[in-house]
Amino acid sequence: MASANPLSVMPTLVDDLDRLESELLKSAMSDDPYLTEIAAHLIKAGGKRVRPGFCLAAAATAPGGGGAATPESILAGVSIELVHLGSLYHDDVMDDATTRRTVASVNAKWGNLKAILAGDFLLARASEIAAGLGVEVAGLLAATIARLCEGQVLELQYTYDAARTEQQYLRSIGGKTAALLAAACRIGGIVGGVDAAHRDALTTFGYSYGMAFQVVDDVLDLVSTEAELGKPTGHDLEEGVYTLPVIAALLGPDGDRLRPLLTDAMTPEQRDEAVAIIRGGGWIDGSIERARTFAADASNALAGLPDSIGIDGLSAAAKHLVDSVEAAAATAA
Ligand code: GRG
Repeated sequence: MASANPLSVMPTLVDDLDRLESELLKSAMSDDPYLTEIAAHLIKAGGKRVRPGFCLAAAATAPGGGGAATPESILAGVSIELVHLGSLYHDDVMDDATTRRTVASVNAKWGNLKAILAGDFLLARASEIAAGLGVEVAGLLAATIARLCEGQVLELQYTYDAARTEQQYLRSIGGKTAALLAAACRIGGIVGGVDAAHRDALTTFGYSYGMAFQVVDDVLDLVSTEAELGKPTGHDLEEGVYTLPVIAALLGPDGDRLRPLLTDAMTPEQRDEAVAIIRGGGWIDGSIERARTFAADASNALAGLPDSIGIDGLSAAAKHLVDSVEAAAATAA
């Protein structure tokens, strides 16, 4: 899903993201240089900045928006990225991950205890910044952190459970991924000063985009190469995370062949066999179609909003996602 940032159709984006980057680094500073180093590690490692980009674009959908981002929308983007970062610090502890954003993960470099605390520190900084943007933003950010936790717990609850349902999967990704993209867009709308119906449309856009984004991510785990993923193809199966194509395959004619392979003692050979069964049964196509529908829902949510640079950016992002879905489909074929 690499290539040029689709939000670049917004003329001030590069400058806005530069300003955001320096605020982000400032937000991770502590009086203790050691904590600062740990807290800034994944910021310096890069990342696509999808969520703050959406926050800026959503703010630029406001009437009269579209010039250089306001200080409030920059800070709103910072608070959203800090929540994302905090969740990555914690997620990598849970998964015992060794790399993130192409560098050593925080837990691998400093250990679990410091990774958890530095993640907490970033979440605290996010809350502090959100509080400066008003009660509504602070409340929404806090509620979104809760939704991330709910989504993640729902995933853990069904780990290695071959009876996991599609509904349980969709609820989990709605919390762990889509809720933060929805909040990024809504908070952008709030700081931009748009009305309630406009905020709701932005929220629906972010949520639907987030659902498509996670379904695509899950499909890529099964169709990309180890070199592209930085981990073996089908790694989610080894972790016991059974995603949309896996759930569909388990309910199909090959389910009885696939089920015995899905254990917490899965060998690399069993993993490869499971991936082959899922891909061979055409189950990837069904999931890609689902992602396409979510991406279309995202585009449709913007249909009633007035033309603006922000809408151009968000529409380009939705189109880019659909293109990446098509590319995933081509890979899978
Ligand atoms: C305490 C906030 C908090 C959460 C605790 C650990 C946890 C609960 C939730 C994990 C949520 C999680 C890691 C979801 C996956 C989201 C996702 C698709 C990450 C990858 O996003 P990209 O591709 O990554 O935008 P970059 O690195 O580009 O930002």
